[in-house]
Amino acid sequence: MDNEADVFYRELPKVELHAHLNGSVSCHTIEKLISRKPHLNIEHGMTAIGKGQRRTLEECFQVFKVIHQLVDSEEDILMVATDVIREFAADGVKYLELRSTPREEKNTGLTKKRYVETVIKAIKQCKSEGVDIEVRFLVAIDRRNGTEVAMETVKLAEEFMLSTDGLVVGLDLSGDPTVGHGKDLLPALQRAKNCGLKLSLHLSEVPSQLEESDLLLNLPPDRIGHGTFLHPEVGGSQSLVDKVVMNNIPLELCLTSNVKGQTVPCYSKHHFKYWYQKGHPSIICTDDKGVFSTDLSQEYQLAASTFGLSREDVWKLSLQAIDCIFAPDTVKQQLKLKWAAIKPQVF
Ligand code: 6MZ
Repeated sequence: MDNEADVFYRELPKVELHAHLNGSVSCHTIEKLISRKPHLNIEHGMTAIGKGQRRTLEECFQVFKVIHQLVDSEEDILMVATDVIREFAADGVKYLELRSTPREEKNTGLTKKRYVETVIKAIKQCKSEGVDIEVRFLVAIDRRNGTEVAMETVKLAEEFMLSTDGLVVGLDLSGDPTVGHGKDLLPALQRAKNCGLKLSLHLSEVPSQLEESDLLLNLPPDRIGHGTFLHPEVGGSQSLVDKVVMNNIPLELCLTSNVKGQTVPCYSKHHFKYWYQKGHPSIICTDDKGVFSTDLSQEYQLAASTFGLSREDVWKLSLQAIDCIFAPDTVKQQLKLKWAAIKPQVF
């Protein structure tokens, strides 16, 4: 049974801006996928990192490979995306930006185009069912796949941005941060920016990326994923911080993901503290709620208990996240009205 504090966080209206589709697959959905593909011999322990467990970032990336084996057809993607959207809604998320890397799968005939169409179909299906959540999609570039694929992905995103009534709003750059270099992806990212796609880039998720972060910050991106090693206290630099602050670029911060993936030693040392104390736009996110066995309510609760935030502070955090969404001002205004209507019930 939930205690009173848990209820507060669950009922708190929330905005989720950093959620990778295949990292967000719940245990329940994994079970359904496993029963569809018993021949793969995949077990639960291979798709999620439980309470108290940690992995290296490299091991986390192995987990995504296992999940990708389970999710390889249009049918799978439709189920995964509708389940993930419904689960976020059940957790009190009122606005969600999902991101995912379009994949082609020869075995099932899946193409990258069908991949994106299927995610869009799931978003529309949830909307028509009356699920209480606004959803937008960011097409993701996996940095591992290099310059050409990055450019193809931007073209695909551009096409969908123009044809989906505003459901595709931007581009994500993600994937194993130890592979490839951002400079090779600059032309693709620049093109995306020029055609009106918003950019959310994973930056400085690992320590060795200072030069790359400096380069990519010149675009500048519209939001930063993680930004774990940007500030001087962890080996970053003041000039990187200055660029982030000067351009007022919000950070998407994922506490459990960073602690379980061992890029941050413990919750109290999470860089949320540095940016929040600066008064810089800091958005609490889940990253991969399935893989890291968490949800957004838990992440808010963790931030509050670790950094001594009051309920008023937590409310402000969730409200301020609205200003960082990629959907237009009309959506921001609707969300703010929603927050105002819910506030008396939560406090
Ligand atoms: C970087 C990550 C990530 O795209 O198949 N992804 N990239 N850092 C992280 N921190 C843990 N977590 C997830 O979802 C899975 C993909 O998202 C990216 C990786 O490219 C991963 O393969 P999709 O829906």
